[in-house]
Amino acid sequence: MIMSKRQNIAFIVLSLVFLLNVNAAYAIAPEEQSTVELPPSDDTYISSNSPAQIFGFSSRVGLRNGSDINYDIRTLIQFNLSDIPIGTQIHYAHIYLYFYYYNPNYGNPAGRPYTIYRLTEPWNEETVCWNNQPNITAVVTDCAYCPNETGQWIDWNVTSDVQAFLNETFENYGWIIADETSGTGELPYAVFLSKEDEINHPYLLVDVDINFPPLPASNPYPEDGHLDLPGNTDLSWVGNDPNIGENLTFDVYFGNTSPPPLLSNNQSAATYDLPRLHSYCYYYWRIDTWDSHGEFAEGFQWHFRTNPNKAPSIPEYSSPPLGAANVNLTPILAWSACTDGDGDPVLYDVYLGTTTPPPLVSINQTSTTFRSAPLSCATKYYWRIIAHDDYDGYTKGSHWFFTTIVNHFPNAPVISGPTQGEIEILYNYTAVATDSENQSLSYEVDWGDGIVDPWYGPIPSGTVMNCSHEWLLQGSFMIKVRAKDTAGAISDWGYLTVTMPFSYQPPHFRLIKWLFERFPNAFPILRQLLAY
Ligand SMILES: [Ca+2]
Ligand SMILES: [Ca+2]
Ligand SMILES: [Ca+2]
Ligand SMILES: [Ca+2]
Repeated sequence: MIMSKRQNIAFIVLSLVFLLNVNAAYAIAPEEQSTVELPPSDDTYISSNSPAQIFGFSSRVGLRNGSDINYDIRTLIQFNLSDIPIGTQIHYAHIYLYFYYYNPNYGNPAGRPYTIYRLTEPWNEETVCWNNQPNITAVVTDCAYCPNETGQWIDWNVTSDVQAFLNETFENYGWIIADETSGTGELPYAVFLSKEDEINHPYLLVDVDINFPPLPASNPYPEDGHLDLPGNTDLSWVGNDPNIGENLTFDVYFGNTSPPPLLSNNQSAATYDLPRLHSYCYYYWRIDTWDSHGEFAEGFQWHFRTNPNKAPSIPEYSSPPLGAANVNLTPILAWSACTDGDGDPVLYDVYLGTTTPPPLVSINQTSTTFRSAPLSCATKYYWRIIAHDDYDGYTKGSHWFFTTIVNHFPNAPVISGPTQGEIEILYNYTAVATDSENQSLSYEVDWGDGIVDPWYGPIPSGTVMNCSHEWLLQGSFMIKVRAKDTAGAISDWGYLTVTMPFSYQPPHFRLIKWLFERFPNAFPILRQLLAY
């Protein structure tokens, strides 16, 4: 912010004024404009056709010129201005009404002028009727025209009247609105909403340099006195302040004691996410509202009661079917997801084994499937699912059972690789076997020279196993490989014979070779003997 010296001083002075007054009612800096929206204290309509009838309780008000048929309808409205100090200077004040309906049989009232007059005598909506209607001033305050369509707002400028009330020039008895355009026969009848309508009720919009304190929070959820709430309930409410666009903050008091303790303060959200509540318990809560000028409104104390906790629905199993036979040794147990009447998350415990009741094998899982560790062959297994919520509710599924397959041995491995070789050289071999139950296989290799490689695996059935060996002695050796499935069934041996033939390697061969090369024509007999 760039300011001249004079502006700077003015700013400091204004800031000081603001700071000194921050705790006093209606204390905001004079150039801060604020718009307030005031609800009517009384509103009603009066009808010349029912001159003694009182309509103050109705959620409708209306306007009609019925002078030709003795069916005049007029609207009376007034607002409590006592929160605005006497003498306050206002910028403007308008009355707003929501155009709700017209009877098409009487014609469309669009564009009809409606005049508003200041009243000069007291009245209230519980007693006023056509016969005792209050007197009015002779001068029209303002005229507004009926909107072209329903669902729109119409407003009258009443700035001069409101300023006169605040200046105590006139007493505030509100206004009367009338359709003064006469005609013959049935004339259009416009219907507006009254203060008895919760949403689109009339209001007086006043632009004034005043902060109003907030009003108590309203529209609580859960509703006050509600006795049937799930444990995962959260709070919400509506903050209220006559100043439009006011930034409100809230203090949340909540607990199972009355009065409830403070749970959260200075939050701007009009909601609060509660932790899981106890079942069948009374809770009390209150929302205090603060506006941005440090004014506050204590809320009403509300209460509600939670439900007894509902357990999840019964687990319904889908696989393996009840009593299934020949079930593979790593079956997947499956069931459909359970629902919880409180909307709680549902967790599952899995029980599986050869005894009844079966032992626990998985706890607190969210998945609705469970893959078993390898089971024994030809064995009867029992299983059950227990569904539980994150509170104290649980539901047991029934006991189901199945029987596992009768296991078969893998076939004897087929060995491939060289069948002849020389000692002290590493040779590679492969072995492969398959299992009729498609179980994974481990392999054991006996190299025929007293060396046995330990079990290797398991690897999937039909997958080649690589191995290598180096023989240190000449001779013929029988390589043997056997396979074992995951249920422990061991195949017959597979065989392959490998020969390490005798080969003469004379002593001091390197010396002799050197001699032969150094003296190419010497030692003919020795050369012949050694085939060199
Ligand atoms: Ca009323
Ligand atoms: Ca305020
Ligand atoms: Ca529950
Ligand atoms: Ca097998």
